[in-house]
Amino acid sequence: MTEAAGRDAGPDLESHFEATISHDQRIEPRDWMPEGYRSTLIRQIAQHAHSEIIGMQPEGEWITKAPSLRRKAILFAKVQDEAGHGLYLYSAAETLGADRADLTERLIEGRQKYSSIFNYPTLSYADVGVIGWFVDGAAICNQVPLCRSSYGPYARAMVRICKEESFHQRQGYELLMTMMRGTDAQREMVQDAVNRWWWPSLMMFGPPDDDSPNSARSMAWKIKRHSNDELRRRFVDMTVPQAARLGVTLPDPELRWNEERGHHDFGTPDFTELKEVISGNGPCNAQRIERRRAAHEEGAWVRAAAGAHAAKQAARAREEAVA
Ligand code: FAQ
Repeated sequence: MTEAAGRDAGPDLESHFEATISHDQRIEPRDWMPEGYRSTLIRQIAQHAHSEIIGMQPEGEWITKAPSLRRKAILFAKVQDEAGHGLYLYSAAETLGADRADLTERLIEGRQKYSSIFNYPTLSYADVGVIGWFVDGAAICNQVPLCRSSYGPYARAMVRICKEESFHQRQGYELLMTMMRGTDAQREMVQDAVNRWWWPSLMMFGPPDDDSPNSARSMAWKIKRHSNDELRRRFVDMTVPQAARLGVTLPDPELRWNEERGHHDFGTPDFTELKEVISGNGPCNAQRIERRRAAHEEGAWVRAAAGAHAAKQAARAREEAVA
């Protein structure tokens, strides 16, 4: 816990916090903040960080099976970027007094969540393209507004992450464009991947607004800037013309342009499925967590070596300071 959090609130600190939020200024780690604000941020940022790290797995499986050296290099770089995003986000959580090792333990023990989307299998190389297009596209819709989140370190991490996610989305779309110019079998692979990933991508935005227990508080604190349904709607509006240009059909018979509203009407995702996946019962939950646990255990010697090296450096610096 930081020094600022340890202090009693008092009317001055509390009103300073409220004024900072209402003037759209940033709360920084040194500032006093209500415990609920801190814990909400740790919850969301940790889940977000875990999502980036677990999110390396579905696409990572295809690095060794990429169809060309060029595609392998692109995919390698993308998966590496996700690792970087996880690290920025764990660092942002640490500015709130969280401990990264503890967050990892919580993930592995199932006490913290990660995005539902990464519990679905990647069955063909077209899935790599569709993840870039849909999943990174949904991530951008959700995260661009988070660049204006009220907590400084989170908002700043988002700026760089969003730039990289935009690149990821384009590489996914470019991959799919290439496949659509290929054979009938390739076009079928793309359509099949679109059919499987569309609804889970809409679920990424979370439960509907009337069943979202955290939204009201998070929006009042300007951690979240838009509701789950609003962002889901934006994603649909953004993606429909892209699908038309690509030449694929989005698997929703209710999807149509609503002239009056100036937005698309669309069907309701299966929120029972979302609940199941969030509760650990999705197709790949067990596999994802088991892989994360194994990677963590296999990395123990690296953490021990880095710790020993840092201790040696610190001891040397102390000796030099005394000499
Ligand atoms: N999956 O009250 P709300 C990416 C949980 S990064 C799992 O609406 P909130 C990059 C929610 O946490 C993708 N759990 O919650 C990439 C809450 O749980 P709790 C991750 C979900 O926080 C691309 C409960 O349900 N992005 O894709 C989900 O106000 C390609 C009630 O929900 C972020 O994390 C879900 N889909 O709104 C990587 C963005 N939805 O703790 C690799 C930041 C909800 O109360 C490859 N996060 N839950 O028990 C957010 O914007 C928000 O946290 C929401 C949820 C919108 C996800």
